[in-house]
Amino acid sequence: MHTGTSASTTPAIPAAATPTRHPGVLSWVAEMAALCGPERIHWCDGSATEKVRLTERAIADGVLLRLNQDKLPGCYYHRSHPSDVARVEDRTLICTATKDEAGPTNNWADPDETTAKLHGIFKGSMAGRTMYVVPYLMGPPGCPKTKIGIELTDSVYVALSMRVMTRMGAVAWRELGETGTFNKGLHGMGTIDPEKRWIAHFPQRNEIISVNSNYGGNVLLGKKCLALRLGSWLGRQEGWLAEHMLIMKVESPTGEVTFVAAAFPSACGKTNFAMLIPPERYAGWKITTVGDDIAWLWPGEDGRLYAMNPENGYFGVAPGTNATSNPNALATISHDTIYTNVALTADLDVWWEGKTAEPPVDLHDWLGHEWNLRSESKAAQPNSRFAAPMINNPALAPEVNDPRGVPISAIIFGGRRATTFPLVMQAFNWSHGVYLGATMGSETTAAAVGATGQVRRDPMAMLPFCGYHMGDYFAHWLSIGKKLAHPPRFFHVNWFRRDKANKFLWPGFGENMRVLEWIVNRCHGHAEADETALGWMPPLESLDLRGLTGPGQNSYSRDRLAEAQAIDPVEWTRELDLQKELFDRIGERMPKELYFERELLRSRLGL
Ligand code: OXD
Ligand code: MN
Repeated sequence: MHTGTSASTTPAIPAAATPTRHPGVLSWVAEMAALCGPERIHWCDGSATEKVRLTERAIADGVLLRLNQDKLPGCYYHRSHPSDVARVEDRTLICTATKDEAGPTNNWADPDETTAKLHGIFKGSMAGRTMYVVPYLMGPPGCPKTKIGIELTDSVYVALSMRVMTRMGAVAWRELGETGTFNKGLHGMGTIDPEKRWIAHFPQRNEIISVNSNYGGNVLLGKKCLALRLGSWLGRQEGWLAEHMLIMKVESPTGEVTFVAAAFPSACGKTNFAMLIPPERYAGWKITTVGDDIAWLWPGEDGRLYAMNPENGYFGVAPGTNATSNPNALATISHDTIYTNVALTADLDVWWEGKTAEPPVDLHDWLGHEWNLRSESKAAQPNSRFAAPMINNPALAPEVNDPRGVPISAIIFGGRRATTFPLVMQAFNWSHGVYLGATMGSETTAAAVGATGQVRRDPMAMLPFCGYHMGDYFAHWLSIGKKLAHPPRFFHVNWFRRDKANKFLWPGFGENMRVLEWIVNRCHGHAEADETALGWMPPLESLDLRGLTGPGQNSYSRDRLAEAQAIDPVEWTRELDLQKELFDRIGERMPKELYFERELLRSRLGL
């Protein structure tokens, strides 16, 4: 069930019956159809009938497998090609007019040459297949910041997944009208040849071309390609920010509402944090999710920073999702979800490492082989995913559809760091906050192809997603701060610091509420802080540790918290050297403010 071809006999819809009369859309679709040579064109309307029809077709073609409908109603299963399981950063191109615009951290390629090369790959590549015309919105209808995209794809899996991940179909045709601006996305599975796999972005043409992959992050073009890479470019032109951030709504027992945005690198628990359920001790606190992966932020007329989640679903990493780490995610993916590359039980239920303590018997791994605890590889591909509609989330914030967005009070940056970074600290001001984001680092994970476990600098968790020069990007962040009379506060967290015995110093998951409480209270001026070399930190007695256990089921001690918050000069000397490597790599366009912030930190540390 890797790629599959369409078996439909639907004839090409004559132009008169197209759901749009937008001349730019009609001519582009005609041009791309002439290039790719599909047997038929399907103009998506996003209706329930269409979903049934496309699902049946995908099942008939072996692209989807119907899962156990008693256990997982409306759920389907897909296996991608074994060579096509993650984003391919080394084959992701930013094709700006000049190399300098893309900057030193992106793979640049000439736009005309790349278009000619990729069109060569597309030529006749959809023969005998269906080309789906998938119109979608990134953002709620009616929001002035919402963007419209149209993805042409020969993958029914992509068409169905886009229906989950975006507001897809008639709503997008309506918003587009006959004159609207839209992003052009062309996707083709080709032969899934990794050597000819390219994910190319053309910021000046507002265009994306993706070929020879059928893995989500490379092919659901609304997500990383439009909402982040081209979004960041558009944001710079238009005065807003496209960020790799979750958005959560925090309600305190007194009814105080705080919206928080947070950036962590891929697979560092953004979805878990966005769906956090406060522990028992926090009765009366309520957390609801606005978004789990992407935020678009802009200065509002009242001088506050507003944000919206452009997506409509969650494309989350399955391994590690369980009743402790994320009960809301488990509820979200219990129906109407597309699973990719997880393991399967004999009765067509799904499983992945960490779902339950013991694996079920009769398991088949993501490649379809029988699997048991003696098997050498994982049952679920480490980057196996679920695509679930956000409406399934029992803790969905109603503001997710508000075209006005939500005002952000706190921005949290975080990484997966075994050493150096404390559990939590607060920046002194906006430029210090931008510095904390710019110097983020994390140990690499399975979401992208490449080695795992090494620290890689990932400024604002945007290194793989910023569509232009990182130096200009930091300057843009600094300039946004100047437009805000009431800026949000910045924080940095690290849930992943370890002790000498290599044990996590902080329990994480729902217990992160204890840190979040301090963050939220800081935003409202209700919590104390000590000034340290790194920033403001909670006095050790001010974090609520009641009911928390440490190693060996003992109660969690203040000493352990002190270890989680410790500032080690040796580690910081190394850290500052590594930061310099990044700054120097970015080069001359690195804003001076960030060099100054680094120098100030060095002198505060006495190094
Ligand atoms: C994702 C990623 O899929 O960051 O969200 O890789
Ligand atoms: Mn992400």
